[in-house]
Amino acid sequence: MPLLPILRFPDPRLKIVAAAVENIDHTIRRLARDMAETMYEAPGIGLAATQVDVHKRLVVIDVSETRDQLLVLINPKLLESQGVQVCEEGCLSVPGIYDKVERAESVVVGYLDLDGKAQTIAADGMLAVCLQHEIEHLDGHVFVEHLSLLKQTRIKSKLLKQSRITA
Ligand code: K2U
Ligand code: ZN
Repeated sequence: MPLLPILRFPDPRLKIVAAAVENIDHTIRRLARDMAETMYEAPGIGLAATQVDVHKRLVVIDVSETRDQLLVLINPKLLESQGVQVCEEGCLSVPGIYDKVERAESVVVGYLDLDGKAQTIAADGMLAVCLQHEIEHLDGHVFVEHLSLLKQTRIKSKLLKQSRITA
């Protein structure tokens, strides 16, 4: 299964708003499989299709210690959010950058599973953070947008310099 290349901030394609998945066919199932493979290899605890330059509303998440509890969410939608928590976040599209972000403490997310069945998940802690982080990717946003403009400018120039060196 191919590992998929991950777009790096500030690639403008990370700003594209993903389209709803209309038909859960073999291409979506293969994409979910390849995204999961890419996420486990990175390693990460989540990955949105936007990050692999596929602009469809699909995310994969696994926050388990044992790395064997994969969640595939199609057309995920934040239905409820409650409370506030601050958590250190990273992003596979912003390598080497970690910073604190304020998010809802608990969420309820509605989505379709790979069988096309409507599901809801109630989450708190790191799973709630990851769900919000990934849904934000599908809406064309990266977590660094929660940081100060000064920090964003510094991160942009650091990553652009890195991409020139490795190009
Ligand atoms: O979207 C991504 O790039 C996935 C992030 C998921 C994440 C969301 C919120 C908070 C932390 C991570 C990657 O997994 S970043 C790598 C990582 C893994 C575990 C903990 C922190 C960062
Ligand atoms: Zn991310």
